[in-house]
Amino acid sequence: EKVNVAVLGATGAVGRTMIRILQERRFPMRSLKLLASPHSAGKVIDLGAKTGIVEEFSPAALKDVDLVFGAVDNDLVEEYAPLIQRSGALFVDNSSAFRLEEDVPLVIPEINARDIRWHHGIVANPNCATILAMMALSPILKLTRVKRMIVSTYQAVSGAGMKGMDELERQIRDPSAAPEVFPFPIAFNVIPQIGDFDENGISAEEWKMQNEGRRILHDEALQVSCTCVRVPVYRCHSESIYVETETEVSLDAIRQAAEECPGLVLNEAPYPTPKECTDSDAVVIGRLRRDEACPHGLHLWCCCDQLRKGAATNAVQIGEWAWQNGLLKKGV
Ligand code: 11C
Repeated sequence: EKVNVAVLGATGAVGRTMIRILQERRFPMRSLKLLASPHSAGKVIDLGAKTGIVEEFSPAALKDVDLVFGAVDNDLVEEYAPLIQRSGALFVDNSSAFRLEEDVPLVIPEINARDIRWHHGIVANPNCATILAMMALSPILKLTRVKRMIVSTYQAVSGAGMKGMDELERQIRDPSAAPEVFPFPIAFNVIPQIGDFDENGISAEEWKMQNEGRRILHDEALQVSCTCVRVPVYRCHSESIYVETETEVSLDAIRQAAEECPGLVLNEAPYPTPKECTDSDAVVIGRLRRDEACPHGLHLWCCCDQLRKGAATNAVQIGEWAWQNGLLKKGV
């Protein structure tokens, strides 16, 4: 049976990408509603063959909707989520509002799709930098446990939405243009801060990376340290990842395991860059190498279009899995 779908936050960078991916993957939609806050209601969205008008979110707008993809900020999500749950539709939410709630599965379908089975109306989509790291480690995780990971991220401006891309473009044209979205000028620069710092100097994005990986892997003992950095790239996050594994694994075993990991591509000729990974769903890894100082230490580099697999594609895959397994319309 086909599904009545709504995209909440249809005018933003992730919302627009969700619409595109629903169409590209031929999601079995009976209808598609475009929802947003009152601020964006009435806007016209290009749907390819036709256009759609954005409606203001309301309980009435959810009538008959089976599945809501959310791409709005936490403050709106906290207001709207109870209403979505009451409607009985499954809410696949890309915000960070529920990612650490015990009764909300946090899912990357290639890794822990089965967690979708115990949802209570909400399934959380992980942070884009977390999705990239977990996908990149998936061949290693097939072979052994990862005890520790140390990550440095190189995150595209579209992680901050359309306004992030606009700010980079504005500052490339006029390097003296004042920053509004990022704490410092981003054009021709690199900023080692994503989100606010806590009293110990750890940023909000760095906390997401630490907390979310443990939940996805169901491994409370996983040690995660990271430095999250914004770079002047429009789309596609990259990460340098160092892992310490529980047992020694060979690079060849990892290369072989990578072939069996859906959604993952190994590129050692010579390595992936964010530019070539833009507008693709693949998470691409490369520069796989041993840590010469530690037999259980491995380094790798990875890239992925974080608007696609890091956000919209992952959410649509969750919706597909829920639909295929009869898990829509559970409600609270
Ligand atoms: C960024 N990773 O690049 C952030 C955007 O919790 O989903 C996504 C924030 C989130 O700025």
